[in-house]
Amino acid sequence: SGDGSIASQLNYTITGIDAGAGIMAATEEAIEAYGLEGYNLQTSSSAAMTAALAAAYEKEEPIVVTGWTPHWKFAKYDLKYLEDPKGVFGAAESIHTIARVGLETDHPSAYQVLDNFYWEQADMGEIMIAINEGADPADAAAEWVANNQDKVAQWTDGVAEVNGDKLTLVFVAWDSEIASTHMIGQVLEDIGYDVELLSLEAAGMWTAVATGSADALVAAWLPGTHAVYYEDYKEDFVDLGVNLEGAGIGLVVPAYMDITSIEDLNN
Ligand code: PBE
Repeated sequence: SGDGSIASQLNYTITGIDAGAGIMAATEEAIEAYGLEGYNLQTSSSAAMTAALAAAYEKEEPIVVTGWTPHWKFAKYDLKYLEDPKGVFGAAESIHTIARVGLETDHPSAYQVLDNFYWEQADMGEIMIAINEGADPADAAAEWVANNQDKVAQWTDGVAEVNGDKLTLVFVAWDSEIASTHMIGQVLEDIGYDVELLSLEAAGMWTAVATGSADALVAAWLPGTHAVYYEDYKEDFVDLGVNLEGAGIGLVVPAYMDITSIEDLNN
């Protein structure tokens, strides 16, 4: 049914993820900026979004999703970001590590490792792809840690081991953050911490560290995607800086779709 337009082929739907994700707010802004008010941004989850993408891709059907880099979907499928001439989704950004106030005094070893933590997109990609191929996240993270002791050694160099001190890391179940959080959790376990990984909504993740109920997160997308959360709490946490560079968000479609820009969604 429909009139054959791009919008009708897409059932006037942009397939989104969890409501608290920064990319959802950015997409609402894009809907306004590009006059896409006829579209419905569907709230779901990372897992439901990638399932919808897989189903559409298999049948070469049109679909537009809220997408981000790094993400395994670009290795698995031939996809493209829609051009964003109005710059709503911002330029490349970085993922930061954020600690609670007082972590340095209470758990200096963990603080030091978290402060040292820095890796490349290909590193995160290895874990994400292993998980996508069916590995348990903890197993995929442990395997990466075992195979990359040279990198881990740079983060743990000179750091004193501990004896079962409890730590809580918070994250959101985004594929990229499932990978990074399990990895750094494993590194902290290996120097003696008893690490709990707690999956929350985006706002809850930031609140937990800002109120001190959790120790740290490695999932802060800045300066754009998590700007609202960052501004809300900026007096109440310690920004340990970048752990990964070259991240980005946008609207993503399969390469077989004959459109190149967000503006084309109006056609
Ligand atoms: N993401 C992945 C998140 C940050 C990490 C792009 C889906 C977001 O808040 O949009």
